[in-house]
Amino acid sequence: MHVPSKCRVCREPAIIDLPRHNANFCAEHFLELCRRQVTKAIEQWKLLDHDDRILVAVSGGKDSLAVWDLLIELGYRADGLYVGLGIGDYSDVSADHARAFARSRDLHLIEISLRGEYGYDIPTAAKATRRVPCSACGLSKRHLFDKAAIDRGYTALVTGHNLDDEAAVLLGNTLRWEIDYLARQLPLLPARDGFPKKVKPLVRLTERETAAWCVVRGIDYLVDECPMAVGNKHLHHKATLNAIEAESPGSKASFYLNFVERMAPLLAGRLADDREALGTCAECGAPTSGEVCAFCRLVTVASAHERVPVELVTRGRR
Ligand code: Q46
Ligand code: ZN
Ligand code: ZN
Repeated sequence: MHVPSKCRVCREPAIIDLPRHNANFCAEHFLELCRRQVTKAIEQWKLLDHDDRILVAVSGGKDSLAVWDLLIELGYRADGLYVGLGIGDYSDVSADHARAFARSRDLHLIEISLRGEYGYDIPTAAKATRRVPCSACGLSKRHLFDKAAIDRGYTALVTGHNLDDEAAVLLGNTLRWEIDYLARQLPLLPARDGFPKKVKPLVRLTERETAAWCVVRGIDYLVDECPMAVGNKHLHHKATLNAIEAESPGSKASFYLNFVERMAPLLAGRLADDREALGTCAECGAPTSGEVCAFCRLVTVASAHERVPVELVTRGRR
């Protein structure tokens, strides 16, 4: 990548060019810009208070480690939660990155193993349910993150979703006019019966920026993509948005940020309708509209299924 000339702020040599800001930055002023964008998101949408006890969903990838690092730097109290998905080497290596980061900063990392505590892993769950792995995986992670936050008294659950993630999901939901999903696609979902407050502080930063944050800060993150992301439509939507962004820098940010500002308020009624009273799961006590929640049903099916060797479903990856 050709990085032209000088930092916009100090005129020292630049380390990164950011076309959407029409500027280049040195390491110090790039970090400053990232802190400013996260602070702006937190203030603009009242995402977090300094009193919050924060639980960060940590995968070992760039976004979750960057958001944890940024929140600590900005003076918040935040622990991490890592869920072991049992996706072969990928999970082993991602756990190593999460642990190494926590150790390096003396932070508390909670670990939950799907296989150890619930008797299944994601490859087996995908086979047992005959659905794409991301479906069982997303359901498992959502349930376990929510449960850990509620059970352990955290007041906010933070995820590392960045601008590229949110814009790609927004594009997918818009292409299908998924109104109920659109209504929920916000940087803040307040707590409600049985669910913690859910917060996405990185939505003003692109994935290139979160990766650069980690590189400049010396954070060793897992670069490999999950080998089970087969058929994940978000990747296609990200590529489409990148093509638009290359032609017209700033499009991605205006697509998502203007949605939040102008469109989401018009959908607020749908969000309220969605909030009909929920019952509690007969098995685990989590909020659900049925008798037994989707996670408990998944555990029953997946833990009874014969374990699937990871190699079979990861296209020959080691
Ligand atoms: S870990 Fe799980 Fe992702 Fe892998 S199986 Fe899909 S959802 S792609 S963030
Ligand atoms: Zn500078
Ligand atoms: Zn349940």
